[in-house]
Amino acid sequence: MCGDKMTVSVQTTAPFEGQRPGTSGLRKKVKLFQQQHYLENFVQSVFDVIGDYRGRTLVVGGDGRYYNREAIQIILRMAAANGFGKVLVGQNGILSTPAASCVIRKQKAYGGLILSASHNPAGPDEDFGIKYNIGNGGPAPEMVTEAIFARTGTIDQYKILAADDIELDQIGSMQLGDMQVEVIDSVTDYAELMESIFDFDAIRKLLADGFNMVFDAMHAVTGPYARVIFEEKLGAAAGTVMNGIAREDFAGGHPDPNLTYAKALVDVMFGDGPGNESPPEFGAASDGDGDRNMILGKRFFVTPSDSLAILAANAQLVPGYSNGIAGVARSMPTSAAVDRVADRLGIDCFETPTGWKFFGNLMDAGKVTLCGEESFGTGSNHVREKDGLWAVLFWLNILAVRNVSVEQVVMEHWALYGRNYYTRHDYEGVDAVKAEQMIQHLQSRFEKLPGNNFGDRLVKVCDDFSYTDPVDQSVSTGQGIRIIFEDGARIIFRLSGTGTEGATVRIYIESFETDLEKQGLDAQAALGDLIKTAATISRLKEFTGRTEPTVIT
Ligand code: VG1
Ligand code: CO
Repeated sequence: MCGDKMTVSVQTTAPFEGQRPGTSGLRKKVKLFQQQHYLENFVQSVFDVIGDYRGRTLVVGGDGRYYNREAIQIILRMAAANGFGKVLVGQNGILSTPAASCVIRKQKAYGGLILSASHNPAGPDEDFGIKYNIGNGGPAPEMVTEAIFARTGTIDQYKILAADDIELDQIGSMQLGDMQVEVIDSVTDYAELMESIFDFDAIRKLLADGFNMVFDAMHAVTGPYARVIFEEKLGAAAGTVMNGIAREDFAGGHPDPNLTYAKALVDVMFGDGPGNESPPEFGAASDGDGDRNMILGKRFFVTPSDSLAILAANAQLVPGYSNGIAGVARSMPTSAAVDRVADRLGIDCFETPTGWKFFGNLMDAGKVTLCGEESFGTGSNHVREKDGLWAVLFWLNILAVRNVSVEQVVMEHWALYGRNYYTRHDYEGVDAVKAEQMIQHLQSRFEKLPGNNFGDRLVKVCDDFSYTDPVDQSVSTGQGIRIIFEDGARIIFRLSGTGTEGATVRIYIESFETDLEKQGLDAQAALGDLIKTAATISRLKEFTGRTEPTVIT
């Protein structure tokens, strides 16, 4: 068909179901995306509402999961038919989520389409996903995602160029209709940005002096990035990156960097593997699309909420933040550990709903430098996505300067600021109707709970979290049920917006303690009473039939 390129307007016979994109765009089963017109309808709906991009650049790339290549070919032909001037696409279709954000910003693109279902399993029977990021490099704000959603309900045709597939394996430039396609190295721009922020010399020296680390790419997108950054640029030993080849099906795994799913790494770091009596000093993992991180020391787990607080408290040790940070932000369910750091530093701390899109406005307005979520996401204004490898490099930079262990860094932090004991319990695959009923039951108790005691704790506030964006005054309601106790302890209930099967109930539990001896080290034990209270107040067992969570973090 080459040489005979024409734009075709396709009538979409199968009406799109008008799927509302969740916290991270549209995530569905691959089989659904493969249905005729499904992906096309979503992409056209995006193009129809994002404004005047004619002649401008679009960035396209994904985490390399099953259907990535096919989806990119469709997007390229549609972008050409819809009048984009140029598309920048990662080699082999690969761009981690933070790398895509980096490229959008660096190349001043109009926006980007990122193909990923993050940590959700991949393969023909698993998940695929797509989201639109705006010119600042961040996920589209709710105003835009709502417009996309509305458009998907009315769309009846899309434009696509009749053309052959584009070669994505070789770096270089080619024409597709009137549009230019440039295949770029997936790692270069991102690696350069990391070198401009962190003290690579100090980290190189740390590693050369025998500091042992291991990074688990979980067979997903960070493999190629981590090999270049840790092994080539920083001189870490070959093999430092484990599971470093990105596979279409993530080798059948679930690339979610937490204590349950990153078991291979946890075994190495807790010395449980055979012949591994002396674990490395430092271990880390990232998720399917490279935006999450888990940080481990020798036989030691750092909660993401503590990690955010510690990065903020130590930011001045990193060249990129040596002039100080403007402010911090955390999602509502994230522990208040970072609030205490902000207090001491005399900077603002913002509390936003779950999902990275809420941080973008704050960063664009210069109000916030670092931000994070309890769900293993931390980041800064260097891009507009959370960034797994960035967090790992931040920790390495701190360790290189302070020359102490991960555990010592955390212990010293708690000694100075007190400790926010924290855990999240996930109940996956719950009946969606039952989960919704449980939330309604909780809502019916908003008036009744305050003033009541549970154990020796008095309920102060019980409500649904709503957020008014301090920059554009937009309001987001229904962002999670909060039970706040007089002593600062909290229980939060939320339904996940990223799952693709049934409902996932998330219960977040937190208490604050300055006397570290009193509660001991183990968070589950320290939070035992609150965990029971959460089950009682929500009538968890009655609604979900569950007594034990699927995942504890
Ligand atoms: C989850 C996390 C949330 C995160 C989102 C996207 O959402 O809780 O903090 O922003 O995933 O992360 P939910 O609605 O399932 O709780 V990623 O790494 O999947 O882009
Ligand atoms: Co992710």
